Amino acid sequence: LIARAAQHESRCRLCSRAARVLDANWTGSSTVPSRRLYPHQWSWDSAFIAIGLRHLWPLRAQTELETLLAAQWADGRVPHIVFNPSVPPGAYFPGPGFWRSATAGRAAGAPRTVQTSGIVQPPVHALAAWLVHRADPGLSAARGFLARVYPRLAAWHRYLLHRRDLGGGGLVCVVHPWEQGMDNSPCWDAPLARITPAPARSFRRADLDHGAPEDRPTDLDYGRYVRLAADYRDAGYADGHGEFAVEDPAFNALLVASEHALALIASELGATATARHARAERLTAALVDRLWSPEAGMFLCRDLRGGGLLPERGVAGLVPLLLPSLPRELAAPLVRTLTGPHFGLGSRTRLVPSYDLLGEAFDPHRYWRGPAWFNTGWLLERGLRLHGEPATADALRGALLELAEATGFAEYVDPFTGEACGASGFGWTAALALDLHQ
Ligand code: 9YW
Repeated sequence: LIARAAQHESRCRLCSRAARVLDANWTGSSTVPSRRLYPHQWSWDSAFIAIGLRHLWPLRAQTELETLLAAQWADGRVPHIVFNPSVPPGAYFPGPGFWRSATAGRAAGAPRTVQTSGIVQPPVHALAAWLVHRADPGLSAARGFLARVYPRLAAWHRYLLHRRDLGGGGLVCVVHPWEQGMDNSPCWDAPLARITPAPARSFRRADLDHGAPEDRPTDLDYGRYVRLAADYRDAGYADGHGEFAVEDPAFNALLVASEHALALIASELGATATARHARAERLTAALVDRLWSPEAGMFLCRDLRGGGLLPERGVAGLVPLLLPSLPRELAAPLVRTLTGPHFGLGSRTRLVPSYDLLGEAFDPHRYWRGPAWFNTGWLLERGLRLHGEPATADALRGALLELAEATGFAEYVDPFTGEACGASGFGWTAALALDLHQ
C-alpha cells in the first residue's frame, strides 16, 4: 500500500509539473512548443499539446485547435507555423518576413489577418480533435466544437489528398523536410544533397541563440532548408514543381489515423462515415504497396525526384504500427524491428531512437539523427498496445514518464543515457506525459 501511495504521489507530482509547463507556454489562445526556441504556434505540436491539455483544461484544448484552424488557407492547407505578432521579428528564423504569406500566398488563399508559414506539418489534428471531444463531450456539444472543426479538417485532408499526391499512387508527399517534422533525419540526406544551399550569409539562424550547435542541424542543412522554402514561396506556394518530393510513412500513417478519426467525428455529427473509412483503407493499402520494405522489416521513404525507396531507417518507418487496420503480417515484423538491433527498444534503449542505431549517420545528440523524442514514443506506445504487446508498451510508457520528468520535459534525449538535449519545458513532452499518466 505504501509503495502504491508513493507511486501515486510521484505521478501526481509529474502531473502538476507538466501542468506548470503547459500553463507557462500558454499564450491565451494557443501553446508555444518552447518559450525561447519556438515562440509561435506550431501545427503538429498543437495537436499533441491539445491531447494533453484535454485532461486538465478541455476548453483550452479545444481553443488550441480552433486557433490553429482559424489560420487555414483557402486551399485547405493548415500552415506549419502561425506567427504571434507580439513576438519580436528576430526571435525565430524563418519568421513572417521570410514566408510573406499574405502576399506570396495570396493565390493559394493565405489568410489576411494572421501571418503564417506556407508549408505544412503531419496531419495529427483530426485525431487530436476526436480525443479532445471525448475528454469532455458535454462542453464540446455546448460549444459546437466538432461541428466547427469538422469542415476545416475535411478541407485540410482534401488539400493533402488532392494537391499533394505528386507520385500519383494515392499517397501524400512532403515538399520540405520541415513538413515531415523530423527536420534533419538522415532519410533526407540523399534528396537534400541535390539542393543548392542558400548562401550562409543570406540569413541568420536564431535557433543557435538558444540551442547547442552539436544538438542542432548544421549550417549546410539550414542553407538547403532556406533554399527549398524560398523556391516554394517564390512559386506562390503552388504544388508540384519543387525539387524535393518525398512520400513519408509517418506523415501518411498519421493521415490514415486522422481519416478514421474524421469518420468518427462525421458519425457523431450524424453524417455518413463510410466513404471516410474506405478512404483510410485505400490509403493504408497504398502505404503498404509503396513504402513497405520486407527486407528492412519496416516502412521506408520514397524519393519521387530521385526514384525509389531510400535505404535509411528512420523512426518514421515504425509509426504505421499505430494503425488498427495495419495488416497482421506486417505488425509482427515491425515490432521485431523496433525491439531488434536497429532500434534496440528494451535492450539497448528504453526509448525509441529517431534513427537506426546501426546507421552510419547515427548521432545520439543531433536532433532527429538519433535522439529519442516523446511524440514518436507516444505514437509507438499506442501501436504496441494495439497490436498485442502490452508488456513492451508498459515498459516504454514507464520510461517516457520517468524521463519526461527527470529531464524537466526535455525536447529530446540521448537514447542510451536519457540525458536531456535541446529545449526544456517543451510543450508536447509535458502534454504527452500528462496523457500517458492518465
Ligand atoms: C523548426 C516545433 C518544431 C517541431 C518540429 C521540430 C522543430 C524546427 O521544432 O522544427 O524550426 O520548425 O523538428 O518537429 O514541430 O517544436
